Amino acid sequence: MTATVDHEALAHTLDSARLERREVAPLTREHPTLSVPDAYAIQEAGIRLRLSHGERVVGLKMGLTSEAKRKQMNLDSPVYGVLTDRMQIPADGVIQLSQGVHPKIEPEIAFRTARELRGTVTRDQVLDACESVFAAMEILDSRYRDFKYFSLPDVVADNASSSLFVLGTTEHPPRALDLTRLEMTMSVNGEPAQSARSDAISGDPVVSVIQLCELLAQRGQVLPAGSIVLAGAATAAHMLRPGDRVQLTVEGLGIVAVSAE
Ligand code: OOG
Repeated sequence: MTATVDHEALAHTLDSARLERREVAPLTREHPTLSVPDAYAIQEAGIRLRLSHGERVVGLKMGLTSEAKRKQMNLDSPVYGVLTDRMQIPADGVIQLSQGVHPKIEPEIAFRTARELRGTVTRDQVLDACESVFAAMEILDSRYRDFKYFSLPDVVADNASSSLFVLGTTEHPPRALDLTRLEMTMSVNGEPAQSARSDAISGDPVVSVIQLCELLAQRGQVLPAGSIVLAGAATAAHMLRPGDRVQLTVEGLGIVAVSAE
């Protein structure tokens, strides 16, 4: 870690930008040597700020787990961020675009763990530890100017661009389906906007959970029981506009929808 970087101060910069719906310059502009461990320390400090405002951690999200997303953002390795209770919106809920900076939406698959997972885990261990799998969408909202990148440390420090998420209302046991072969279609105002098969996510969405456990272990952390895990987007993200109704259908997992106003 770079001794000259004040993690708490940079977390504060990003948190104020989020709360005041302002864009800021990527942190690496002023701190070109910012490392990925520095960035996770800034992310953690930012989450502590949110907890001090009464939020509760409910899970984690993986990002940049698909080729489509890595290409869209021009970044090349998976990252994680933290989800709090205030980020969850109900299925069929409304996203207030005025409360974000420049929100985008993307199609995902989510898991909920019933048991803790730590370190290097196998696919079977993940499937044993997860009680449910869901169709899900994530609403991203970078705090950086024009949602422009920025390097990996920038996105990690900004909690992997997380903003809101929505889970489908039907949950399934993860072994009930072949999670690598589910067709996913996200429509906007009734027109298909993005589609992919679920293996676009890490080759297998379960692999996202395996990678998450490895990344957490590098920071001396575990994936707690009862966590929601977003496995990462299967496709590029769609920029939300007022009046959009976005619906994701995942074969075997059902439908989840939200509207933007
Ligand atoms: C980074 C986060 C990407 C995903 O699912 O790939 C992400 C970004 O696109 O700003 O959450």
